[in-house]
Parts: sequence; C-alpha cells; structure tokens
Amino acid sequence: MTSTAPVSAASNGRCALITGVTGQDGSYLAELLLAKGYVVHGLKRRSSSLNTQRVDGIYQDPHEPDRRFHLHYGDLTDGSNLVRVIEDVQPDEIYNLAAQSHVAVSFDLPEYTANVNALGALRLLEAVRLLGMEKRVRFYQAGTSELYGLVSESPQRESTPFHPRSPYGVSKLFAHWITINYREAYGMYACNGILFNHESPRRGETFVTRKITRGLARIALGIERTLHLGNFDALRDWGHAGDYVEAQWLMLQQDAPRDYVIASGVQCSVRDFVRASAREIGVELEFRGAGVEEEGVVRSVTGDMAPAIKPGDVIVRVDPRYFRPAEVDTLLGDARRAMSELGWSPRRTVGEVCAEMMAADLVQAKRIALLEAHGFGFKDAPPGEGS
Ligand code: NDP
Ligand code: GDR
Repeated sequence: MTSTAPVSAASNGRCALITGVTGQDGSYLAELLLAKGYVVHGLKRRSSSLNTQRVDGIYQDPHEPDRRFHLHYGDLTDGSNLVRVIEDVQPDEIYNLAAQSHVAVSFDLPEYTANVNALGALRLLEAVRLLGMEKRVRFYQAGTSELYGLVSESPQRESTPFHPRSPYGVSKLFAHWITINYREAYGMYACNGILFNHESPRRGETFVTRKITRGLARIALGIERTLHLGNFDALRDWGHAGDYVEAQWLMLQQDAPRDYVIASGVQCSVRDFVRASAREIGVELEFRGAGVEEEGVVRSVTGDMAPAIKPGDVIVRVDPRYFRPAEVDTLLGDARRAMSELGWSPRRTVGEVCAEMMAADLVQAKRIALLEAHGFGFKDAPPGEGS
C-alpha cells in the first residue's frame, strides 16, 4: 500500500489517538496528521493475519528514534483496554473511526454491530471522563448519512430528521446522541461528522464502488467473468476519503464543537457508477431488462485496456442475495455549514474518485494476471457472501 505522508515533518507537539486506524479513513487521517506534525497513536485489533496493509506506508519500526506513529492493540468492545490506552497515550484529540462499518453485514451481526458502534463510542467517552480528561481532550465521532435512512427532505442537512434503516444506522444513532450528551452534560469538546459515502482505492472490497472497480478490472483481464450486484437503483452522494478526513480534523480545530454534514452535493446511482467505471477501461455498457433480470451488456470496446471483454458479453448481473432487508434508496448531502464555518469543500468529483479507483484496481488485476501467466497463479478470496 503506497503512502504520501511525509512522516519526517517536525513534531507540532500535539498528539492524536485514532481508533480504526487500519481502515480506509484511519489510514488517510493518520497520514494527514503526521504531515501536520502530530504524534499519532492508532488502535488496531488483534487478528490472526496481518490487518495493517493500509498503514504499511507510514509504519515506523519500534526501534526508530523520534518515532511519531505508534500502534496499540485494542478493541472498542473492551472498556478497560480503552482506559489504559488513553491513559498511556494522553491524547489531545481522539478520532473514533472504528466500527463494524458494513450496512448489509449489520443485518447478520446486529448485536455485535451495536456493541462496537454504539457502546464502543460510549466506552471511549466514558474512559475520557473517568480519567478526568473531559476538559482537555477533543473527540470526533464518525457519524454517517445512514442516520437519515428513509429521507424526509432532500438534500439532507444537519437539521434533517433521522430515520435509520439498518442495525448499523441505529447503532450510529446512539453514538451520535451519546456524543452530544457528553458535550452537553460534561462540557466536552465532542463533535459528530455526518459523513456521506466516501471512497478511494483503499475502500474495503465489499463496498459497492470498490466491488465494481475491482470486479471490472478482473473481468477486463480475464480473471473473472461476471460482476454480481444488488440494487442498481440506489442513489448515493460519493466523495473521496482523502478529502473527507480533512473535514474530520477541521471539526476539532474550531472555537466551539458542532456537528457537520460532509458531502459532495452530487448524486448518482450504482448503475451510473458501473457505467462510469466501465468507460474508464474503454467499455461502453448498455443496461437491459428490469428488476432481477437487469444486466449490463457490452456495446463496444475501445483501446486495449480490457483485452478479455468483447461486444455482446454480459458482464454485470443482478443477484438478489445482495438486496438488503431494508434499503436506503437515496442520499444527497448539503454541506453548506461545513463550507462556511470550516472552510471545507470537496476537492475531487465522483468521476475523479472512480477513475482513481479503476486505475488502481487495474494495476492489481494486472499483477494477478501476470503471476498466473508465469505459473504463480493464486486464488484470492472473493468478496464475502451477501455483501
Ligand atoms: P473501515 O471499515 O474501512 O474501517 C473500520 C475500522 O474499524 C478498521 O480499522 C477496523 O479494523 C476497525 N474496527 C472494526 N471493529 C473494531 C473493534 N471492535 N474494535 C476496534 N476497531 C475495530 O471503515 P471506513 O474507514 O470507511 O470508515 C471509518 C468510520 O467512518 C466508520 O466508523 C464508518 O462507520 C464511518 N463512516 C464511513 C463512511 C464511508 O463512506 N467510508 C461514511 C460515514 C461514516 P480492521 O482493519 O481490523 O477490520
Ligand atoms: P453504504 O455503502 O451501505 O451506503 O454504506 P455500500 O457501498 O455498501 O452500498 C451502497 C449502495 O449500493 C447498493 N448495492 C450494493 N452494495 C454492496 N455493498 N454490494 C453490492 O453488491 C451492492 N449492489 C448494490 C447498496 O444496497 C447501497 O444502496 C457505506 C458504509 O461506508 C457505511 O459505513 C457508511 O456509514 C455509509 O456508506 C455512509
């Protein structure tokens, strides 16, 4: 995993703790804070195999002098662990990014999702309070547009009523309100970022954008034949994770804590994203049929980026197993408060995000194809069932 972080920048004397540092946002935020001169501590889960690929680029050997990036074993389900880590680290800022973050999976793991996402946020806030640090620590909670769920107004802004549609959304609703409660009850500097979907080449492989770019790249090179997706009609407001972590940092640098919507203000469907991704590799798709019969058929292929795809191929199909028990049909954010008060605005469009992801997944697929061609083929795991 490549990184652009100039870890060598001089320390600014500030210290941050990031939960979920091994995730998409955690890795971008760690790079941003290191570049600003922070000492960065990250919480990582114990896992039977390495789960630190996204932070490999900023990893510093424990024997290096003046190290500014540190990892600690921890888990949001273990309150005593959180107390100990916060006491050891003495952070100025805590960014709570850790979560069971997959909406579809939350229907399979509702209790676990609530334990990590809802009680996890509470455990962190309570750890800060128990340690008597509530007046000096600034706390960021990773909130979500999934809070809006069944939307009652569009676009959604900070005052739009919440109606979450999944155990994930409901767990994040608790986290949202407990963060506000600690702000009001104990005078903590605690903020919720209500972030709309944000993606990147580091996005987990089972979220729809990455599933699309990864799947199409592999089909382009003959590693796979078909991409199976759920609801093509879902509308989302997609941005770039690198832009959105800047907003997370900005929220903790204000005179007073407040909650902010972070969004691009542009909406497109899953189908649009598939079409745009295919175009990046010279493939023009036409969608035929309706409902579970809908499929993406190749109308034309230009250039040489997709040698295994030819006109007439059906490369995208609907698979109802990816439908959710309750769907969030449409999300579109209004980030005007963040723009005027934080001076934040998204730098990359959804088209640019899609192009970056497609290019990165094509490189990965080429690597696999090359290894296979030279007799070193391996079968890497497909995205998990039902996601
Ligand atoms: P990821 O799924 O990529 O990362 C989640 C992180 O949480 C990983 O580091 C994961 O560890 C860690 N984690 C999961 N469970 C636990 C646990 N029990 N204890 C400690 N750590 C845990 O998510 P993103 O980076 O995309 O999102 C970051 C946060 O922002 C999440 O809270 C998500 O819900 C929220 N959010 C994300 C949006 C998006 O579009 N990306 C939009 C709005 C909100 P491991 O690497 O070991 O799995
Ligand atoms: P979301 O992201 O649920 O919005 O949550 P995801 O990419 O999983 O789904 C977006 C939309 O695409 C539809 N979809 C599919 N989704 C997946 N994962 N797999 C498929 O095959 C598929 N086909 C269609 C979904 O039904 C949905 O409508 C993300 C997460 O990052 C959350 O943590 C975060 O809070 C929200 O974004 C904002």
